[in-house]
Amino acid sequence: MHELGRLEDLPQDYRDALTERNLVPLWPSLRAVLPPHAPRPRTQPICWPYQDLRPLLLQAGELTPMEKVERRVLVLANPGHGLTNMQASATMYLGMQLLLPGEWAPSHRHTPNAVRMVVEGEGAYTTVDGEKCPMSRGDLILTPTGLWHEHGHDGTAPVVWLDVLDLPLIYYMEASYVTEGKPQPVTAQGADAAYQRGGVVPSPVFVRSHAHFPMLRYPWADVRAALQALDRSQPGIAAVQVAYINPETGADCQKVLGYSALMLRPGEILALPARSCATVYHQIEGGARVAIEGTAFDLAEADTCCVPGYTATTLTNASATEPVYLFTADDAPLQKKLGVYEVRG
Ligand code: 1HN
Repeated sequence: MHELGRLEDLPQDYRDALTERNLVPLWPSLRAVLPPHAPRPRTQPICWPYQDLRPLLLQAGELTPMEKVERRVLVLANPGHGLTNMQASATMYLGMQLLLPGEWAPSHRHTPNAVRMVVEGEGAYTTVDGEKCPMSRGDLILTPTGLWHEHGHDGTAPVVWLDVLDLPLIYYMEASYVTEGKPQPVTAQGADAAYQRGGVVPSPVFVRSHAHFPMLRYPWADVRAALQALDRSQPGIAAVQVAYINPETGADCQKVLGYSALMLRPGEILALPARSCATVYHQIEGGARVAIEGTAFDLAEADTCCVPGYTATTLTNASATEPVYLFTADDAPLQKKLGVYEVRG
């Protein structure tokens, strides 16, 4: 691919004339926006060990009362995107949120989609669109675009969860805003039980739900059991992995980001091909090694890391006796809708 003309090759008076009229020549920047063969991602491979951030998050609880924070969060920022831009990747926002016993994070709704993966503690809940969703380690709770949500805590110890949002994308689109609300009356609890068995869905008098988000809470106990059942029933399967879906349609549970849970069998080494989407790994149980060319992260429980797109990744369970469990988030659903999703090799 041959070199194109540079800005400096142009006479200064011509450049000034362009600038005055808000015009820019394409050719000096063409290779930067269309690099050959593969993108040059700003997203860096980064790991955020939980034991490093936990004391700082608890300290935020001492330093700042809820009234002053609304949501008490430390953002997991990728330095490749600039620490102040709240980006783990081009499309994904990650944050660790702390709620102390008796605290309440007020009701609001916004255009970005969120999920929370519960990291530690018992007794907190998120109320989403009137459904009270209890939070236990490993539970995934959706707070999709436009739905009211608030967090409360009836327990006795700090509760921490990982927030994943498509905020960077929605913000980039100039479509990000919030509406504040009043405490929601609780109208439902345990609605996820209606979708506990794969293959059947509620159909009262043969009418199926058309709700965009029929399932808001995915209890870890059920997802873990599904992984174990998959391993038992299909021992030769390439990866013991399940996707978080809309149980009415089988589609990804949200439109922009996709979520899955993965079990690595004892001693398993899982080589994943390079995919165009960026991927986040969060360790739910045990310890896995996430290795890419030139870098490896040894995840301990509750650690979170990010791998840029177009990067082959090898996951290893170092234990010869115990399975390990990971939660993943990626922007494959968005890329598939846009027609740019690729698997290489
Ligand atoms: C949000 O609504 C929550 O509801 C957490 O807990 C983090 C980060 C950016 C924008 C909205 C929450 C958020 C957020």
